[in-house]
Amino acid sequence: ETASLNGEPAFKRPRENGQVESLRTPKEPRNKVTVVLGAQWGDEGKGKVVDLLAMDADLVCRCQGGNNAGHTVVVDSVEYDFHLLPSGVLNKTAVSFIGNGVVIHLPGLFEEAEKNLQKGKVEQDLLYDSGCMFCKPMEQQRQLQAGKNLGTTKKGIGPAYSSKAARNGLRVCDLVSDFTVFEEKFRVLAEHFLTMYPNLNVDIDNELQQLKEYAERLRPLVTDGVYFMHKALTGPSKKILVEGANAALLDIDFGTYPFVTSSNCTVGGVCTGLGVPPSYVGRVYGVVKAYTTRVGVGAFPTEQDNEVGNLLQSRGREFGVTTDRQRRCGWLDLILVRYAHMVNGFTAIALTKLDILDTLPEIKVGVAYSVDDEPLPSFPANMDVLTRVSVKYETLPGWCCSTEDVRCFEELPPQAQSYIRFIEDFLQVPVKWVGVGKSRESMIKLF
Ligand code: 2SA
Ligand code: GDP
Ligand code: MG
Repeated sequence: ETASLNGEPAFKRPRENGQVESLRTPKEPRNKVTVVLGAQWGDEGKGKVVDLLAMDADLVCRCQGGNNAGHTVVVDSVEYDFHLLPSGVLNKTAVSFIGNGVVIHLPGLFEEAEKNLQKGKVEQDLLYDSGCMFCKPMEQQRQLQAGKNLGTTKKGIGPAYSSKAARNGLRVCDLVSDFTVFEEKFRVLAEHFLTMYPNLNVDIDNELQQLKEYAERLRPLVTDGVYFMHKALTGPSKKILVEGANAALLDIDFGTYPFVTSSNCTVGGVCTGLGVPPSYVGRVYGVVKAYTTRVGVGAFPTEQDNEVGNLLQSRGREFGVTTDRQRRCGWLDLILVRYAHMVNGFTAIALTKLDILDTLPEIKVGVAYSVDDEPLPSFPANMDVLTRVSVKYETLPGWCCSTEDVRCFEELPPQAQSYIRFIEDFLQVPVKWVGVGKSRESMIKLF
């Protein structure tokens, strides 16, 4: 047999009887996953894109992050916000799956499930894997004591992933197993945090009581994630969607460290946070806002701390979905998006919030960085460098008319069409959708 995967020849194994056995090469992946990722600093509109794609999906997964995420979906004028649940949960026929890479705040999870239950969703369709759980108050204490503010959502994401890396974290698979063993682990972890933060206010017995109740509710929903995903990937034809939380520039490895979140929000997080082999990663859609926003602290080269920024902030209603913090706003930064593309390899782009630019007579786009008149070849890793970059802008004409009711590319004003083509030419990635409003219908499909 010469059948091969990616050109790898079949492996011939000599047998004791002198014959040669040809080991079957791996089959071509069957159900590849489609991934939706944020290409900037978050809040690009991933929730909306996932909701759109999830309408005919069989399985919608989260692979990283926690309830720091805030994903908005608007359907029939009803606004939903998701934090831990995948945004595809609105599709009643799809199963939602929260993978091992996600950190889970249990009260938050049940609160969110109940809120959406009232809106017509059943809890039974949710499955969870062995992700770490966490305790929220630790983060406030940690920040107070460390005297530094990273501008986080204060949801406990950092402490949860820290425990995971320190290997004293508590996992869902522990909670739903022998509770005596879990209790022991919980007490050790609580003591560890109390030693570090003596002012921490935790009633350990009360916490354990609550966790015991959660364990009962959670047990029927917990599954072996790797096996579950393996069956979904290799079984009968299925449409599988993965919803990334946060975004490329908030990635713990590739983002603007230390002003990042604690997980891999780029494509690698799909493999490690769900147990999906890389060969099963199919289309990777990057969600790009037509301008740039950032919540929290950290360098932001194209930030417009002026009338333009104020206009984008107010027209775009740029407030955090989880913390209600005002988002900082600026021009589209294509150096940054190209960097996100280098890491993620986008198949195509969903360009959102084009309508927010409707009133601007001129629109600028960041196309190159330099430091002390020296051009930089790409997005710098060093934050001191990033705070010092000068941005070279290309100025494009605005269209000064409403695009809100436009439903096909040809009907967009020529200047808006040129803006989209400029982005495609710069990135060398096609734009597949253009958002001109909050609703499902206001997503123009280009191909
Ligand atoms: P954390 O809480 O440890 O993950 O914070 C670390 C950094 O990551 C940023 N971050 C976010 N940025 C944009 N959107 C996020 N989700 C919410 C939203 C945020 C909100 O949808 O608006 O409501 O404030 C999100 N989550 C984390 C955070 O600002 C820190 O810079
Ligand atoms: P996510 O975290 O990437 O899912 O994005 P968020 O939900 O935090 O923020 C995006 C916001 O923009 C939400 O309020 C969406 O309803 C809204 N939105 C998404 N796409 C569009 C669009 O094309 N036009 C307008 N006007 N709003 C949009
Ligand atoms: Mg958000």
